[in-house]
Amino acid sequence: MLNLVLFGPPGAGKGTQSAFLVDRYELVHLSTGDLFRFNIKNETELGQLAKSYMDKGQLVPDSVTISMLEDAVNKNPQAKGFIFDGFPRTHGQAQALDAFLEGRSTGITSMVALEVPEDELRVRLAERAKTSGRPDDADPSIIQNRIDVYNAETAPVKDYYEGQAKYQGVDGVGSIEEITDRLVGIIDAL
Ligand code: B4P
Repeated sequence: MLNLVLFGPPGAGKGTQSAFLVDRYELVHLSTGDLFRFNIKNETELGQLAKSYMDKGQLVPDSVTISMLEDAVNKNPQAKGFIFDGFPRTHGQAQALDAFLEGRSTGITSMVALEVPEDELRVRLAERAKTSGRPDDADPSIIQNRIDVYNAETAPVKDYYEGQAKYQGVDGVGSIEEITDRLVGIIDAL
């Protein structure tokens, strides 16, 4: 199986690039952000809980996020592999994902990280706010909180995968097509 963690700060382009990669490699795309937004739209209990964190730019608690992700994997028994987009975002999530995949006799092939400077992230998210309808994009102080939470809690997850020699950084600045080409170059060489 080809199991990729697509990593990067908020607005790095994880969702944008996943759309191309799932087609090319015939993978199942699992975005925890999308799963939460689906639950919010359908007014589920999980959605209500997630919304209370997401609207402030905070992470949804690990316990909820991990079980939601595992359920989503279990719903795709025929998958040739997965793109995990926006997961893991904490050390605890990374450990839980490894244990879960090991139980299925598979594992993470690589973490591929989109590297984008903070100024560029702020510009992209402010631009997306014009059309996304996402409350967490609409307010610069919430965008800043998401970036701060990323730096404090999520960026260290890189060390976890570096420790397993699975981390690959990619320059995430350029046209969407240029960045896709860089990702394909890395993934084809795995
Ligand atoms: P996500 O849905 O993962 O949102 P994101 O990080 O903002 O998005 P992404 O990086 O995918 O950006 P996109 O491609 O759209 O998370 C939302 C929230 O959910 C989190 O804040 C958290 O509260 C919660 N959550 C999710 N997962 C969690 C977890 N594991 N644990 C706990 N909580 C969790 O790109 C952004 C914009 O840039 C787009 O408008 C795009 O058009 C543009 N863009 C992309 N590439 C570009 C390029 N090359 N040049 C110019 N613009 C570009």
